Formats: sequence, structure tokens, C-alpha cells
Amino acid sequence: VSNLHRKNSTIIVSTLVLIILFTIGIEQASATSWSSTTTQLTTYDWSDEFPSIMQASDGRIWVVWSRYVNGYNALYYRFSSNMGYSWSTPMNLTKVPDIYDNTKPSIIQTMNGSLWVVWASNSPPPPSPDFTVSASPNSLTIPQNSSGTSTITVTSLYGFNDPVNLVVLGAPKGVSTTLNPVQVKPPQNGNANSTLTVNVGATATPGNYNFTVTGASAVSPTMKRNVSITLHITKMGTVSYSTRDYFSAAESSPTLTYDYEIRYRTSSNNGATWSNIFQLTQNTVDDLTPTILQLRNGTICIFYKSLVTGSWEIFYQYSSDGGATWLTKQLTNNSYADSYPSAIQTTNGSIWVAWDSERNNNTNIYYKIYDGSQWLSDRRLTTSSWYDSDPCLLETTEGLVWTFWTSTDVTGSGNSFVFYSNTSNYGGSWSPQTQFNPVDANEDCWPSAVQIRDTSIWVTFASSRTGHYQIFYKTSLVGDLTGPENPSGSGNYPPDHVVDDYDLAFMNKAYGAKEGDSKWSQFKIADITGPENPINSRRYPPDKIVSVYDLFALGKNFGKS
Ligand SMILES: [Ca+2]
Ligand SMILES: [Ca+2]
Ligand SMILES: [Ca+2]
Ligand SMILES: [Ca+2]
Repeated sequence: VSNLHRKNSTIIVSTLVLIILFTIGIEQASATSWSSTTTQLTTYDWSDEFPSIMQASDGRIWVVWSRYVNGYNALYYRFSSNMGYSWSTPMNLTKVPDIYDNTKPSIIQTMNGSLWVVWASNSPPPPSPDFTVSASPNSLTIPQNSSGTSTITVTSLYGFNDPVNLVVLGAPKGVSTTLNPVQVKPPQNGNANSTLTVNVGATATPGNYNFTVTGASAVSPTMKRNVSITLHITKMGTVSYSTRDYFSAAESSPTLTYDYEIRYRTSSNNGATWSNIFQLTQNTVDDLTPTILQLRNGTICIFYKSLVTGSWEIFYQYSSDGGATWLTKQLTNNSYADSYPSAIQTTNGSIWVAWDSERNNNTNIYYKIYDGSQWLSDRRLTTSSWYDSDPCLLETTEGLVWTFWTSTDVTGSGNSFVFYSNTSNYGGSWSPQTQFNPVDANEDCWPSAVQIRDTSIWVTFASSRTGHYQIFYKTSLVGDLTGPENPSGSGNYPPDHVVDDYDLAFMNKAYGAKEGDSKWSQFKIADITGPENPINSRRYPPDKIVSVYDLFALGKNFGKS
């Protein structure tokens, strides 16, 4: 900011000259004005979903999301180095195409500069170790008083590593068999053979028979696989022969199931290269909707939902050694479906988690706070009969805690909208729940919000307004503090979605005012920003005085809508 200030000193002086020209009295303004422009970030023939937005220390704004490719979702990202003027081409963060689904990413930059992306990946565990038994040939024609042989092959699958005991079952009367050896131990994923010799006695009755060679694990004897062998006994003096016309190996049938796990990967060079993929969960049920947060003490926390208890609950894992070791805690414990956590640490040190919970046949946004020693009880944020889900928490520099979420009109149109509400007293009271986008007949959902360095709020979300889900974003306008009286005669001068002379005049009246001055409450709204505080935090919160910092923020956006 200091560099920018030097560069733009001319602009600021010009602004000061301008603002003394205006002395329009304005009594009211609201804190946040949203741009009337919504920008489409992706154009893709199929679905783009679950965006997550973040500004890195170098100023880049990152958006990562999941994209439907060839039957599965893969993670993609773009970044902008110039405040959204242009964006990098979409780059994939997971394999494309993949055979597994990768969805719901969440991105942060940690204090050491690394990028972390966490997501849910459907990666069923490999099938359990198994083996097959086959015979070659598996059809023997042997005259009375003769013998024949077949090679029995035991094949290890999926790392099977047990000895296998072989036995012949069901040989007809007058027939004796030997297996050499009777126990084999195939190398992992390899084969081992035993020779089956079939001796047909002189008294055996000519005809067609079947018998089996059964293998049983010497470690788990109930684990048995077998192969069926056909035996044709002919009259003494005819010719022995064998056939290989078909091959009947016992089929092992591993069951592939859906089992999402939480995974993450990191980059220590601004995304030029990415680490291996690490996996946080390992179980046979779904783990989904992760979100990542770094606390100011360096601890990395990943919140997600899991079915491990049989009911959807919010869990979190945390690591204080950069991901080398993780501890797991359970945050909710009830019979309701708890989903889609979002977490922040507020400037007073508390940790907030918001999520959606289906209670009493209605899904609403809940949140709870860790006050430094314990998690306080659940608090309910939304109460409407609509389906409220997918919350995103954000604390802005003036100390507001925001929640953005998806609200679906399940009792009417079925459409989804992004809503928000904020609190200036850490949840003591919340502002009215406000719809973020104009009403339309499409679905807007999965909001993700960030406040960037110029104090504007950027909200990205998915919308079906183009016919299928794409990623969009909309920002707040820094400096749009007020506008003309609206409605006429009302005495209200709400922001008019453009940074204009009304704002300059308003700033002029407030210039130099600080908290405690007699005019302070009237002009507090003009305190947009201030010097970096704390130093090296990359945050420029309002500083309780209307100063050159505020003029700069306003001047930068002058005339923009
Ligand atoms: Ca799992
Ligand atoms: Ca639950
Ligand atoms: Ca304005
Ligand atoms: Ca200020």
C-alpha cells in the first residue's frame, strides 16, 4: 500500500481537490455495496462446481473448483495477478481423466507461503487379498488302468501372501489322485503350480465325471477357491487325451464401492509444482465436504463430514507440524445429518465453524465457537423453511463476521439463491438475511468469500444461469458509501453501486474525523481502511480515522460500478 500511495499521490491530491468541491449533506449509508456486475469465471460444456477463493500474499487471487470430465469430477484452478482483469487458463490439480471422483476443494495459503488444497476423493480401498485356482487342462480323457496329469495353478491377487493347501474332492469310485506338492505359496500377485495326477483303476466305470481341486488358505482355512475338472473314463485300451477347450478358473469378485476420503496436496512455489497427494482419512464410509484453515499459531485444521459413526457428523483433523502428524476430533454428535463445514479464526482468537444441519425435517445453518478452552454449544443462524446449506464464513477487517450460504426454495420454485448475514458483535445479533443476487430462475449455490487487500469482498459461487453450472463471482465496491436520495423524499442516501461524487462529498465531510469526535458516529462509515495492521499481516483494517488511506481506497474505484 505504501508503494501504491507514493505512486498515486497525484491521484490523491486530485481527489482532495475534487472533494472540497462537494458539500452535499448525507446522513445514511450502509457498509457494503455490491457491484452490479457478475463476472463469469468459467465457460465449459459440462458442470463446474464447488468454487473456493483465496488471495495469496503476492496478491494473486486463486479460485479452485471441481469440473465434470468424462464421468468424474476433477479439480481445476485459475488465478489472477491483476485483481480479476485477466485470469490464467484453467489448470488441473488432479488427474484428467481420472477413474475416481475429486470434488469440493478448499484452498488456503499458509503463513510460510505454501498453498494447500484439500478435497474429497472417491478412492475405494483396494480389494482385499485373494487367489484363484485353475487347471490346465481341465478336461481329461483317461482309459481304465491308465493315468493323466493336469497342472494346477494358484494365482495370488491383490497381494495375497498365504500358503494354499490343495485337495481333490469328488473323484469317482476307482479313481485315485495325487497332488505334488499339496501346498503351494505363490509369490504376491504371482503363480505357483502343483501337478495333479489322476490314476484311473481297472475297475472304474467308464463315463463322464466332474471333480474339483480346492485350495484353502493355510492362514484362513475358510477362504477357499476351487476349479472343476471334467474326467472322461473310457474303456481299457483306448487313448488318453486332454483338452483345453475352456478354462474355468474360480472367479474372485472384489466389490468396488463408493468410499470418499479426504485428500490434500500442497505447493511451495505458487503452484508451479504440486506435492504428492496425501490422504487424511482411511475407512470404508464416505468422508466429504472438507474445508481448511490455518490458525495463527500455525496449526492447520481440516474440517469435514464423515459417516464413521453411522450418522453424518462434523470432524476435524489438525496438525501442528505442517502435516507430518494429524489428530482427529469429532465436533458434532447427534442423530441429524451435519454437513459442509466452513471455519475461520476471528481476530479475537476464537475459532468459528458454520455448517448445515438437518434437524426437525428442515436444514438450517448452525455455527459454534471455540473460545480458547472449549467448544460452546451449537447456535442456529437460519430459521426459514427453505433449505439452507453450504455456509461460508468470513471475517472482514472492520470486525464483521459474515456467513454466506445457499438457500433453496423447497416449498416453492425449487430455485437456489446465495444469501448472507453478518454480525458485528460476534453472534450477539445478526443482520437481516439478505439475498446476494437478483432473483432469477436459476440456481446460485456454494458461495465462497474472501476479503482482499483493498478491503473489497469477493464472492464466488456456481450458477446454472448458462444452462449448466459454471463459476461466477461478484465483488463489493470499495468506496461506494452513498448516493442520491433514494427513494426521493425518504431522507435515505443508500449506496448506488458506483463510486461517484456523492461518495467524495461524504468522504470530504468526514475527512480527519476520528472515533470520539462529535461527528464520529455520523461519519464512521467513511472509515474504509487504514495502514497495514498488524505489520506484515497483509491486512489494512479501518483505523478509526478517515484519512488518506480511505481517500486512496475510494479514489482507486472512482467512477466504477
Ligand atoms: Ca472414507
Ligand atoms: Ca449428526
Ligand atoms: Ca456512490
Ligand atoms: Ca481509515
